[in-house]
Order: sequence, then structure tokens, then C-alpha cells
Amino acid sequence: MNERTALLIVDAQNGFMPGGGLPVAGGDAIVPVINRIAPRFANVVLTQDWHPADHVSFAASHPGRQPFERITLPYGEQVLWPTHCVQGTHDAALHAGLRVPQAQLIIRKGYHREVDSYSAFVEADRRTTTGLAAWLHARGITDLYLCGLATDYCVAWSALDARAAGFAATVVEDACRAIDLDGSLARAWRDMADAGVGRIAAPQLLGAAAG
Ligand code: VGL
Ligand code: ZN
Repeated sequence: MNERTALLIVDAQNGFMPGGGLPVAGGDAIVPVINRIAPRFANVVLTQDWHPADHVSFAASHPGRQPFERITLPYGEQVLWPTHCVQGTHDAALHAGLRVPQAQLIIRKGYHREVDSYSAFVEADRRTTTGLAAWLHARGITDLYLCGLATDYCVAWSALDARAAGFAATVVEDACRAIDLDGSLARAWRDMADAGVGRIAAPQLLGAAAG
């Protein structure tokens, strides 16, 4: 891939793998797929969900509430999650099998106690930037390929915000896995299609980049 293209690896962390705090079914199956596609990219950026222990998105922070219930916060609806990806823990570490030594940037997100951040670009208040768009623009990057966890939350929100920030965006669908809560996966694919987010499978990407 050329210098204007980057691979964005979203939340490929222990917390979203089987055995993690918020396990995504088959989450670990994306690791070998990512390891196959990443060498094709000169520019690689990773994200890490990075929450304080008392984060507002945790059900445990709301007495009497259970994981996967919804509450209303000042910025809108929030799903309450099981405790996951607490700063500095093994749960928050990147999967040890990832092989992306050339990665240039790790964007951490979700570190403000009162605000969640599914998106790699803008927090859930839809105002606070992570700085990623400015970094990509400054590097002359115009095209993004996205992969990671979870398809219907952090990958989808990141892809939609990438489009809103003027980037071309394509999701590598077999390098992602979904949480799929109440139809969230179908809704995410529909929203992404409507926003002009492309969709490709790793073998096609590898074929297209061959030679
Ligand atoms: C995610 C829910 C909560 C994700 C992160 O990475 O998709 N989902 N925090
Ligand atoms: Zn989170």
C-alpha cells in the first residue's frame, strides 16, 4: 500500500478476546489475519481502549445496574459494559500474538472517566478529539483500512468518523469480529454503507496488493 494509506487496528486487546473482560466471540481469530495483512502497509496505527477502573461505561460503576443495560448520560445513551481494559492491566494489553513492529502510533481512548469513546477519532460526547485525524492529515494519509474489535462498536464508529473527517475508509471484514447486541451488527454495516465505507476481505486485499 502507498504512503497515503494506513491500516488502523482497533482494540486488538486481551479484554476483547476469549477470557477477557468483554469477550468478543472469535475475537482471537482476527490476530493471524491482521498479521497477514499488516506487512502490506507502510503506515499502521493501533488503538487501545484505556479506561480508569471507575469508568462511567462500566456497569460496576452504577450500583444496581447490570452489564448490557442502557442508561442515559449527558451526551446520550450509554451501554453499560462489564469491566474491561482498565489502564495498565493485562486486560488492556494488546494481544501478544500481534506482529506489527512497524506500527507508528498507538491512540489510547476512553481515559476520561465521565465519557466513553468507541471511536478512535472523537469521544462519545461527539466533541472531544483524540487527535488522530490531525495526525493522519499531518502525515499526508488519506485512505484508511480498518480492522479489529468490535466490528459493530469501535470499528464501526471509527470508520464513520473517518468518513466524517474526509478519509476514504474500508473495513477488512474477516479481520474483525462483532459483539452484536440487539441487531447492532446489521445496523453498523448499514450505517457504514450509507456513509461510503467500503468492505473487503483479506484475501482480496492481499491479491490486490500483490506484485
Ligand atoms: C468496545 C464496547 C466498549 C470496542 C470498547 O472496542 O468495540 N466496545 N468498549
Ligand atoms: Zn470500552
